[in-house]
Amino acid sequence: MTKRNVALITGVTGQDGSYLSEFLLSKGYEVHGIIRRSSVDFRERITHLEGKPNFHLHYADMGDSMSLVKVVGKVQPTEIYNLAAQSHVQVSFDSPEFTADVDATGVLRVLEAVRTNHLEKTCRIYQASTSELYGKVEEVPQNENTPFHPYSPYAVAKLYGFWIVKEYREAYNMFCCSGILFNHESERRGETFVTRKITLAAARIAQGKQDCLFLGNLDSLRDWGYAKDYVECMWLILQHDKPEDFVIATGVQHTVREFATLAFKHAGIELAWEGEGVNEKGINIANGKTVVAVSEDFYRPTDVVNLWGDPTKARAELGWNPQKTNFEQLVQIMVENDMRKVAADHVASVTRTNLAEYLEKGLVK
Ligand code: NAP
Ligand code: G4F
Repeated sequence: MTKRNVALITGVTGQDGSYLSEFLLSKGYEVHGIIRRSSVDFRERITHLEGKPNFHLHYADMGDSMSLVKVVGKVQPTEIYNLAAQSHVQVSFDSPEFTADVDATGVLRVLEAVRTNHLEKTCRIYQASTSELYGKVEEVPQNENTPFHPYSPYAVAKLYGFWIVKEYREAYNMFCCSGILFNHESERRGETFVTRKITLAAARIAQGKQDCLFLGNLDSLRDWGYAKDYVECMWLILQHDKPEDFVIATGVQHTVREFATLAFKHAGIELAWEGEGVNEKGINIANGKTVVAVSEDFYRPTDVVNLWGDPTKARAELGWNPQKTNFEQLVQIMVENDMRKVAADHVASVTRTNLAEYLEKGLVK
């Protein structure tokens, strides 16, 4: 008998959920996604998948265990990818309790939904863990043995998720594992994460639709990869012969300043940097205008500043290629997409409005 491949994805409307759905559909999976009820439907990333015969959506919420138990019971998945989260680090300082409920207790609810439906032996579970666990880093680069030191309410909640997955693996012999993913970006990245904020602003400034981009810590270092490459790894982790946790990263790090310099270059603007700290500015060399400035509004109470992953284990044991899309290609993909998007004026309302005005009103972090 052929193996039945039925995947249930929480967070299907997010960046990773949309790419993972496409990936699993291409592998012949029956894909089920969980969406939460809302007065408006925001499913831009998966609209193109709706109506496909193997793609199904169900209402549930990470804060509501009964809804999760019901969906898991109905779908009878062979694999669950738990991607749903309040995923913005800055937002976790403003909404720490909500973040803990979704990102920590939510993981427990998924695990218990599997046990309640007696699927422990047949359903494998992937947990979307994060390099933010390393936080105030204790070594560079970071691998599977590096000690954790979470440094935001988001990271503390995700640390619970990591440990409860490990606990259920050992206590109940479940095939559940965490992918410790470093930052991964794409043309579908949420617009308030720093990379997408930069590529959208560079496109808008290049096309005369915005004057200046305001950023926080320009020195922060990240190991940025391409989301489309990373979802393959989530699947590989669940196909492995034993349940284990893996670091997924490119092994290369860059500063926020370097990302901005390259993004503006792809948008046709050469930047020169002047000043330091909050007085630092990115100047458009061609006309002397300040196009990037620092605003303390984007500083975090505690910031993670030195993320650099070591993907040796994923390369060796999963056969995954961490450099399929490199940093330069990633920035180019994102800028070219946003140049087209801005030209067609299909950018979401917040970015279409003057960002400085929103900043003033404290509406966007
Ligand atoms: P994302 O774009 O912010 O997507 C988050 C998803 O979670 C959305 O589909 C969202 O639904 C859903 N969600 C939030 N609260 C929910 C709730 N109460 N009930 C049900 N669904 C809820 O995040 P992403 O970048 O794709 O990341 C996917 C996962 O990987 C997250 O767990 C994130 O923390 C983790 N991660 C991401 C990165 C990265 O660099 N991208 C790195 C490491 C780990 P709505 O559309 O309704 O808001
Ligand atoms: O793009 P960011 O908001 O991503 P961050 O905080 O690294 O979190 C993302 O990656 C994690 C994996 O490490 C995920 F777990 C998490 O869900 C999320 O996807 O910020 C990156 C860096 C930070 O150091 C921040 O302080 O950029 C710095 N930064 C500087 N200016 C800014 C800004 N970040 C944002 N969002 N906006 C700014 O204006």
